[in-house]
Amino acid sequence: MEKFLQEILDGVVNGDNHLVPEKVNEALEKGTPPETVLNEALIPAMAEVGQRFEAGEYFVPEMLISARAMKSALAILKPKLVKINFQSYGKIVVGTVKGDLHDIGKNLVSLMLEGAGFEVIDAGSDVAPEKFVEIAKANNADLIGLSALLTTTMTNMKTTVSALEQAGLKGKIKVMIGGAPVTEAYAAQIGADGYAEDASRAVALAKRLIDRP
Ligand code: B12
Repeated sequence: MEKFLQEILDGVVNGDNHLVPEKVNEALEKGTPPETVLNEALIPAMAEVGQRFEAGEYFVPEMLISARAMKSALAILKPKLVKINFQSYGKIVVGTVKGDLHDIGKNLVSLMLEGAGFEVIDAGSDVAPEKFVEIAKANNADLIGLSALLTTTMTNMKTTVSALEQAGLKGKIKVMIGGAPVTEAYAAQIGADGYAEDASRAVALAKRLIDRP
Protein backbone atom coordinates (compact mmCIF):
# COMPACT_ATOMS: atom_id res chain seq x y z
CA MET A 1 0.00 0.00 0.00
CA GLU A 2 1.14 3.58 -0.75
CA LYS A 3 2.72 5.20 2.31
CA PHE A 4 0.20 8.08 2.43
CA LEU A 5 -2.78 5.71 2.31
CA GLN A 6 -1.29 3.78 5.21
CA GLU A 7 -0.82 7.09 7.07
CA ILE A 8 -4.48 7.98 6.53
CA LEU A 9 -5.55 4.51 7.67
CA ASP A 10 -3.39 4.71 10.81
CA GLY A 11 -4.53 8.30 11.41
CA VAL A 12 -8.20 7.25 11.49
CA VAL A 13 -7.45 4.23 13.69
CA ASN A 14 -5.56 6.54 16.09
CA GLY A 15 -8.26 9.21 15.86
CA ASP A 16 -5.81 11.88 14.71
CA ASN A 17 -8.12 14.64 13.57
CA HIS A 18 -5.26 16.93 12.46
CA LEU A 19 -3.17 14.48 10.49
CA VAL A 20 -6.07 12.82 8.64
CA PRO A 21 -7.47 15.89 6.80
CA GLU A 22 -3.92 17.01 5.99
CA LYS A 23 -2.99 13.64 4.49
CA VAL A 24 -6.29 13.32 2.61
CA ASN A 25 -5.71 16.72 0.97
CA GLU A 26 -2.16 15.69 0.16
CA ALA A 27 -3.34 12.43 -1.43
CA LEU A 28 -5.89 14.29 -3.57
CA GLU A 29 -3.29 16.85 -4.63
CA LYS A 30 -1.06 13.99 -5.78
CA GLY A 31 -3.91 12.85 -8.00
CA THR A 32 -5.13 9.89 -5.92
CA PRO A 33 -8.77 9.17 -6.83
CA PRO A 34 -11.13 9.95 -3.92
CA GLU A 35 -12.58 6.42 -4.25
CA THR A 36 -9.12 4.99 -3.54
CA VAL A 37 -8.79 7.04 -0.35
CA LEU A 38 -12.25 5.86 0.70
CA ASN A 39 -11.94 2.18 -0.16
CA GLU A 40 -8.29 1.56 0.63
CA ALA A 41 -7.77 3.73 3.69
CA LEU A 42 -10.95 4.99 5.36
CA ILE A 43 -13.22 1.95 5.22
CA PRO A 44 -10.48 -0.53 6.26
CA ALA A 45 -9.61 1.87 9.12
CA MET A 46 -13.13 1.66 10.56
CA ALA A 47 -13.04 -2.13 10.22
CA GLU A 48 -9.78 -2.13 12.21
CA VAL A 49 -11.37 0.09 14.88
CA GLY A 50 -14.25 -2.40 15.14
CA GLN A 51 -11.83 -5.29 15.55
CA ARG A 52 -9.97 -3.46 18.30
CA PHE A 53 -13.26 -2.77 20.08
CA GLU A 54 -14.20 -6.43 19.80
CA ALA A 55 -10.80 -7.44 21.17
CA GLY A 56 -11.29 -5.16 24.19
CA GLU A 57 -8.42 -2.87 23.15
CA TYR A 58 -10.71 0.03 22.20
CA PHE A 59 -13.71 1.41 24.07
CA VAL A 60 -16.46 3.84 23.07
CA PRO A 61 -14.30 7.01 23.42
CA GLU A 62 -11.69 5.60 21.02
CA MET A 63 -14.42 4.61 18.53
CA LEU A 64 -15.82 8.13 18.79
CA ILE A 65 -12.53 9.89 18.07
CA SER A 66 -11.87 7.57 15.13
CA ALA A 67 -15.36 8.32 13.84
CA ARG A 68 -14.62 12.05 14.12
CA ALA A 69 -11.42 11.65 12.06
CA MET A 70 -13.34 9.58 9.49
CA LYS A 71 -15.98 12.31 9.25
CA SER A 72 -13.39 15.05 8.64
CA ALA A 73 -11.97 12.94 5.82
CA LEU A 74 -15.43 12.35 4.33
CA ALA A 75 -16.17 16.09 4.42
CA ILE A 76 -13.13 16.67 2.20
CA LEU A 77 -14.02 13.81 -0.15
CA LYS A 78 -17.71 14.68 -0.44
CA PRO A 79 -17.47 17.36 -3.18
CA LYS A 80 -15.14 15.09 -5.16
CA LEU A 81 -17.36 12.03 -4.86
CA VAL A 82 -20.59 13.86 -5.51
CA LYS A 83 -20.23 15.03 -9.06
CA ILE A 84 -23.94 15.60 -9.29
CA ASN A 85 -25.52 13.86 -12.20
CA PHE A 86 -28.42 16.13 -13.08
CA GLN A 87 -30.81 13.48 -14.19
CA SER A 88 -33.12 12.96 -11.21
CA TYR A 89 -33.60 9.29 -10.52
CA GLY A 90 -36.11 9.82 -7.76
CA LYS A 91 -36.47 10.74 -4.11
CA ILE A 92 -35.08 8.66 -1.33
CA VAL A 93 -35.32 9.09 2.44
CA VAL A 94 -32.24 7.69 4.16
CA GLY A 95 -31.84 7.21 7.91
CA THR A 96 -30.54 5.03 10.71
CA VAL A 97 -33.24 3.16 12.61
CA LYS A 98 -34.50 3.86 16.10
CA GLY A 99 -32.01 3.28 18.92
CA ASP A 100 -29.01 3.37 16.59
CA LEU A 101 -26.59 6.29 16.43
CA HIS A 102 -24.17 4.94 13.81
CA ASP A 103 -24.37 7.34 10.88
CA ILE A 104 -21.12 7.04 8.91
CA GLY A 105 -22.35 4.24 6.63
CA LYS A 106 -25.70 5.96 6.19
CA ASN A 107 -23.95 9.21 5.24
CA LEU A 108 -21.76 7.42 2.75
CA VAL A 109 -24.76 5.76 1.12
CA SER A 110 -26.52 9.17 0.93
CA LEU A 111 -23.46 10.74 -0.64
CA MET A 112 -23.18 8.07 -3.35
CA LEU A 113 -26.92 8.24 -4.09
CA GLU A 114 -26.71 12.02 -4.42
CA GLY A 115 -23.74 11.67 -6.75
CA ALA A 116 -25.71 9.26 -8.90
CA GLY A 117 -28.54 11.77 -9.28
CA PHE A 118 -31.01 10.82 -6.54
CA GLU A 119 -32.65 13.47 -4.43
CA VAL A 120 -31.73 12.42 -0.91
CA ILE A 121 -33.67 13.43 2.18
CA ASP A 122 -31.51 12.72 5.23
CA ALA A 123 -33.75 11.64 8.12
CA GLY A 124 -30.76 11.46 10.50
CA SER A 125 -30.12 8.70 13.02
CA ASP A 126 -32.24 7.15 15.80
CA VAL A 127 -35.32 7.57 13.62
CA ALA A 128 -38.65 6.12 14.81
CA PRO A 129 -40.67 4.02 12.32
CA GLU A 130 -43.56 6.53 12.24
CA LYS A 131 -41.06 9.33 11.57
CA PHE A 132 -39.73 7.51 8.49
CA VAL A 133 -43.28 7.15 7.18
CA GLU A 134 -44.10 10.79 7.93
CA ILE A 135 -40.97 12.10 6.16
CA ALA A 136 -41.47 9.80 3.15
CA LYS A 137 -45.11 10.84 2.82
CA ALA A 138 -44.39 14.55 3.21
CA ASN A 139 -41.73 14.40 0.49
CA ASN A 140 -43.57 12.08 -1.84
CA ALA A 141 -40.56 9.73 -1.76
CA ASP A 142 -40.05 6.75 -4.06
CA LEU A 143 -37.79 4.87 -1.71
CA ILE A 144 -36.69 4.57 1.93
CA GLY A 145 -33.15 3.43 2.82
CA LEU A 146 -32.72 2.03 6.33
CA SER A 147 -29.37 1.60 8.04
CA ALA A 148 -28.63 -0.40 11.23
CA LEU A 149 -25.29 -1.36 12.75
CA LEU A 150 -26.47 -3.14 15.86
CA THR A 151 -28.07 -6.56 16.13
CA THR A 152 -30.33 -5.03 18.78
CA THR A 153 -31.64 -2.29 16.48
CA MET A 154 -31.95 -4.13 13.18
CA THR A 155 -35.35 -5.37 14.40
CA ASN A 156 -36.53 -1.77 14.05
CA MET A 157 -36.21 -2.23 10.30
CA LYS A 158 -39.04 -4.72 10.52
CA THR A 159 -41.08 -2.28 12.65
CA THR A 160 -40.51 0.40 10.01
CA VAL A 161 -41.67 -1.90 7.19
CA SER A 162 -44.79 -2.66 9.29
CA ALA A 163 -45.44 1.06 9.89
CA LEU A 164 -45.29 1.61 6.13
CA GLU A 165 -47.69 -1.27 5.60
CA GLN A 166 -50.10 0.20 8.17
CA ALA A 167 -50.01 3.52 6.37
CA GLY A 168 -51.04 1.68 3.18
CA LEU A 169 -47.76 2.60 1.46
CA LYS A 170 -46.01 -0.77 1.30
CA GLY A 171 -45.09 -1.47 -2.33
CA LYS A 172 -45.72 2.15 -3.31
CA ILE A 173 -42.66 3.33 -1.41
CA LYS A 174 -39.93 0.68 -1.71
CA VAL A 175 -37.62 -0.12 1.19
CA MET A 176 -33.95 -1.04 0.94
CA ILE A 177 -31.82 -1.95 3.92
CA GLY A 178 -28.13 -2.20 4.81
CA GLY A 179 -25.56 -2.11 7.59
CA ALA A 180 -23.03 -4.60 8.98
CA PRO A 181 -25.40 -7.09 10.70
CA VAL A 182 -28.01 -7.05 7.92
CA THR A 183 -28.27 -9.65 5.16
CA GLU A 184 -30.21 -10.38 2.01
CA ALA A 185 -32.06 -13.13 3.88
CA TYR A 186 -33.05 -10.69 6.62
CA ALA A 187 -34.40 -8.28 4.01
CA ALA A 188 -36.58 -11.05 2.59
CA GLN A 189 -37.67 -12.13 6.07
CA ILE A 190 -38.94 -8.67 7.07
CA GLY A 191 -40.54 -7.87 3.71
CA ALA A 192 -38.02 -5.21 2.63
CA ASP A 193 -37.61 -4.82 -1.13
CA GLY A 194 -33.84 -5.17 -1.20
CA TYR A 195 -30.48 -5.28 0.55
CA ALA A 196 -27.08 -3.95 -0.50
CA GLU A 197 -23.78 -4.52 1.24
CA ASP A 198 -22.08 -1.23 0.40
CA ALA A 199 -22.71 2.26 -0.93
CA SER A 200 -22.03 1.60 -4.61
CA ARG A 201 -24.25 -1.49 -4.60
CA ALA A 202 -26.87 0.65 -2.82
CA VAL A 203 -26.95 2.94 -5.88
CA ALA A 204 -27.42 0.02 -8.29
CA LEU A 205 -30.14 -1.42 -6.06
CA ALA A 206 -31.97 1.91 -5.74
CA LYS A 207 -32.02 2.28 -9.53
CA ARG A 208 -33.33 -1.25 -9.91
CA LEU A 209 -36.03 -0.76 -7.28
CA ILE A 210 -37.42 2.33 -8.94
CA ASP A 211 -37.00 0.69 -12.30
CA ARG A 212 -34.43 2.99 -13.88
CA PRO A 213 -31.49 1.74 -15.94
C1 B12 B 1 -17.69 4.10 14.74
C2 B12 B 1 -18.48 3.12 15.58
C3 B12 B 1 -19.24 3.65 16.63
C4 B12 B 1 -19.41 5.15 16.88
C5 B12 B 1 -20.44 5.68 15.84
C6 B12 B 1 -20.17 7.12 15.42
C7 B12 B 1 -21.05 7.54 14.26
N1 B12 B 1 -21.35 8.82 14.26
O1 B12 B 1 -21.45 6.76 13.41
C8 B12 B 1 -19.93 5.18 18.35
C9 B12 B 1 -18.76 5.39 19.29
C10 B12 B 1 -21.00 6.24 18.64
C11 B12 B 1 -20.45 3.76 18.52
C12 B12 B 1 -21.30 3.39 19.54
C13 B12 B 1 -21.68 2.07 19.80
N2 B12 B 1 -21.26 0.97 19.14
CO1 B12 B 1 -20.26 1.03 17.49
N3 B12 B 1 -19.07 0.83 16.04
C14 B12 B 1 -18.45 1.73 15.30
C15 B12 B 1 -17.57 0.97 14.25
C16 B12 B 1 -16.14 0.94 14.78
C17 B12 B 1 -17.54 1.53 12.84
C18 B12 B 1 -18.89 1.71 12.14
C19 B12 B 1 -18.66 2.46 10.85
O2 B12 B 1 -18.78 3.67 10.80
N4 B12 B 1 -18.20 1.73 9.80
C20 B12 B 1 -17.81 2.32 8.51
C21 B12 B 1 -19.02 2.42 7.57
C22 B12 B 1 -18.58 3.05 6.24
O3 B12 B 1 -19.48 1.11 7.32
P1 B12 B 1 -21.01 0.65 7.57
O4 B12 B 1 -21.62 1.48 8.60
O5 B12 B 1 -21.04 -0.83 7.70
O6 B12 B 1 -21.74 1.06 6.19
C23 B12 B 1 -21.52 0.42 4.95
C24 B12 B 1 -22.44 -0.79 4.70
O7 B12 B 1 -22.85 -1.45 5.86
C25 B12 B 1 -23.56 -0.25 3.88
N5 B12 B 1 -24.72 0.38 4.52
C26 B12 B 1 -24.81 1.03 5.70
N6 B12 B 1 -26.02 1.55 5.87
C27 B12 B 1 -26.75 1.26 4.77
C28 B12 B 1 -28.06 1.57 4.42
C29 B12 B 1 -28.58 1.12 3.20
C30 B12 B 1 -29.98 1.46 2.82
C31 B12 B 1 -27.77 0.32 2.34
C32 B12 B 1 -28.34 -0.20 1.08
C33 B12 B 1 -26.44 0.03 2.68
C34 B12 B 1 -25.94 0.50 3.90
O8 B12 B 1 -22.92 0.74 3.08
C35 B12 B 1 -21.96 1.44 3.90
C36 B12 B 1 -20.86 1.97 3.01
O9 B12 B 1 -20.21 0.97 2.28
C37 B12 B 1 -18.27 -0.44 14.24
C38 B12 B 1 -17.37 -1.60 13.80
C39 B12 B 1 -17.69 -2.09 12.39
N7 B12 B 1 -16.78 -2.90 11.90
O10 B12 B 1 -18.71 -1.80 11.80
C40 B12 B 1 -18.77 -0.53 15.69
C41 B12 B 1 -19.95 -1.45 16.05
C42 B12 B 1 -21.04 -1.33 14.99
N8 B12 B 1 -20.42 -0.87 17.30
C43 B12 B 1 -20.80 -1.76 18.15
C44 B12 B 1 -21.31 -1.47 19.45
C45 B12 B 1 -21.55 -2.68 20.36
C46 B12 B 1 -21.59 -0.15 19.87
C47 B12 B 1 -22.19 0.29 21.21
C48 B12 B 1 -23.38 -0.58 21.72
C49 B12 B 1 -21.05 0.33 22.23
C50 B12 B 1 -21.43 0.64 23.67
N9 B12 B 1 -21.16 -0.32 24.53
O11 B12 B 1 -21.97 1.67 23.96
C51 B12 B 1 -22.63 1.75 20.91
C52 B12 B 1 -24.10 1.86 20.44
C53 B12 B 1 -24.56 3.29 20.31
C54 B12 B 1 -25.91 3.35 19.59
N10 B12 B 1 -27.00 3.38 20.33
O12 B12 B 1 -25.94 3.36 18.38
C55 B12 B 1 -20.66 -3.18 17.60
C56 B12 B 1 -22.02 -3.79 17.20
C57 B12 B 1 -22.13 -5.24 17.62
C58 B12 B 1 -23.43 -5.80 17.20
N11 B12 B 1 -23.33 -6.89 16.44
O13 B12 B 1 -24.49 -5.34 17.48
C59 B12 B 1 -19.63 -2.96 16.43
C60 B12 B 1 -19.80 -3.95 15.26
C61 B12 B 1 -18.21 -3.08 17.05
C62 B12 B 1 -17.84 -4.52 17.39
N12 B12 B 1 -17.06 -5.18 16.56
O14 B12 B 1 -18.26 -5.05 18.39
N13 B12 B 1 -19.93 2.92 17.59
